Amino acid sequence: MFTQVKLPYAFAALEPHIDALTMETHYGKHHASYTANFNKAAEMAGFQDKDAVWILSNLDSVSDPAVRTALKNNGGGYYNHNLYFSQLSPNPAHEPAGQLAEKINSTFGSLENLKAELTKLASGQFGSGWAWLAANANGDIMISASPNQDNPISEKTGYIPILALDVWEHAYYLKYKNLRGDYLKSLFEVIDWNIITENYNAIIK
Ligand code: MN3
Repeated sequence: MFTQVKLPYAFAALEPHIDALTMETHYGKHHASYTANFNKAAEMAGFQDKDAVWILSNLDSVSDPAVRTALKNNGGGYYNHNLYFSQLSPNPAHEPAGQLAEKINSTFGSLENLKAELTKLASGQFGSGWAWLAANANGDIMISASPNQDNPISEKTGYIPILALDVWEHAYYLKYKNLRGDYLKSLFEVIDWNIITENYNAIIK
């Protein structure tokens, strides 16, 4: 049974960057519904005992196209939001540490440059979707964007996302209306780089 990550902060704790009503709706309605629908689809596919990364890596093995689509959309929605909500904090570290910090500098020049490149991808994602910082087992990192609830796992890139920028309008419209750029700037204020560093360390071998 797939369950939503427990939030270690209150819905209002990320104010003024992310407002309480958006958090409550996003987590309590959108994420809850992806999770419930993922559980139903996983059961239909006989995947109740698999983990989400395995399921998103093995969508091709599902013969029923409706079940495959339900797994991709709701499994992605479940997984992507668990990553999104768990990386946020009212008291975030603003810089990565250790190997990830070194890797960001060698790959992107600086953290500021990485954030600028990532913001460009997230701003340019047409319609609903996500932008990612992702890593592979060798410790390489890359940035990318995905439509809908796709991610670097369902896209078979060989990378696992370690930072998630949700650019569906439901993530920002109540407070920021059409100003996706303002939302992204605020979102970075509550992204905890200690957690991104932990996510990276958990992936590298
Ligand atoms: Mn969302």
